[in-house]
Amino acid sequence: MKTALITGVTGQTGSYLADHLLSLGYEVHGIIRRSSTINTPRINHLMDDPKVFNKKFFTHYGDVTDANNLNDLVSKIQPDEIYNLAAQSHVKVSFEIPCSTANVDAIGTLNVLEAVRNHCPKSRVYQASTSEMFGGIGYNMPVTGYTEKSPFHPRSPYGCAKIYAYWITKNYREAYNMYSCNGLLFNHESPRRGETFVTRKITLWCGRFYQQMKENTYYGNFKPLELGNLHAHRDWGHAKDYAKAQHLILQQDTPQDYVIATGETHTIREFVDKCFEYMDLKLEWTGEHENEVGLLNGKKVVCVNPKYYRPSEVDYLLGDATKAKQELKWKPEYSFDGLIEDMMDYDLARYDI
Ligand code: NAP
Ligand code: F7E
Repeated sequence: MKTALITGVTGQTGSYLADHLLSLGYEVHGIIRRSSTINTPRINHLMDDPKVFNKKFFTHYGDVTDANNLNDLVSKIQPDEIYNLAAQSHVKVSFEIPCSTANVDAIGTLNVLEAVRNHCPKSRVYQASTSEMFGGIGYNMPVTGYTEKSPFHPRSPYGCAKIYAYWITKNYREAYNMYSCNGLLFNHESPRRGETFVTRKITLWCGRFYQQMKENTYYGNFKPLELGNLHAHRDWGHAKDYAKAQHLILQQDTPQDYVIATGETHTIREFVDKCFEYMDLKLEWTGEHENEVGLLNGKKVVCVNPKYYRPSEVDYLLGDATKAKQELKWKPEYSFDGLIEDMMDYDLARYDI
């Protein structure tokens, strides 16, 4: 039986990864942060099940910025595999707190690698790298999408911190012969997605809106959905599929880096349209830039609020996961429509009374 340690286990993807590894028979240890409010809703189903909790799933207080804590945990647990998913992962927020983002996302990764080098150098390490490192600007964009060979041009403090983490992971592989790999994952979403990321913000709003429609309340009074840049493109997949890829990356004969993406890209506005279509509603769009609005029977239900714009934006993301498909035999189960269905079903049911 293999043992895995997950940093960021309370997050969206860490929680799916814990589910997946437990289903494969792993003993799973997760690091959770002390917090004044409960931060374990995504793993409560594992903690509440005495069978799983007692036998296979263990949580430990910790923080990736605390090197002593990591050394202590890694030396005691002696994991076969470590998945470093802990991060301040919100791109817009990284402009407000660039130093703590760098401490967690960059130095936190170094702390994980050092703990492994010191206490279990044969363990395999997965680093949660990101499409944000590519930057999505026209000049370096391959038509068929970014690959493992594409150059980086980060557009946020988050992207910059993740580039340090990417290179230090690669450097420990080259310098110390460690099995440390990067998964360069494009956006992945789910019903467990944080509520301030754009997809979840939209599906949650739709859940509340749909309830009001069903109650025949006059929806013209409903607070419109306020968004930022409606025309950015994202390559969105399902977090469940991406957690499986993270596991596969650590099962190869030689450590390597892999792009994980769907190969399809859509705008934020298309995502909104699809969610409305899921409710059997059709939006009409009018206006431009800050004045662009989505109308339903002439009433404004979606609008732009520039406060959600970023100081520098990643305009266009499209990934090419050919290497992962060929070498890992990774194949996503969810289509774009399937992802929307899963998120909408969850959030429509959430407000159903
Ligand atoms: P998420 O939902 O924001 O989860 C982040 C996790 O990191 C949470 O468990 C959080 O704990 C934990 N964390 C934050 N700071 C920490 C610290 N100092 N020490 C220990 N844990 C800390 O993010 P996600 O969507 O699951 O993404 C997982 C990883 O993949 C992140 O590294 C992210 O940057 C990266 N990534 C995500 C995507 C994507 O589209 N989702 C794409 C590429 C890469 P709390 O619950 O206590 O806040
Ligand atoms: O924004 C635009 C926004 O915050 C997506 C993280 O998991 O994926 C994620 O980063 C797009 C951007 O995700 C709103 O300007 C419009 O163009 O959902 P997001 P992200 O920035 O792509 C990458 C791969 C990661 O690694 C990150 O950890 O949507 N947008 N209106 C908006 N975004 C937000 N959040 N809120 C809006 O109202």
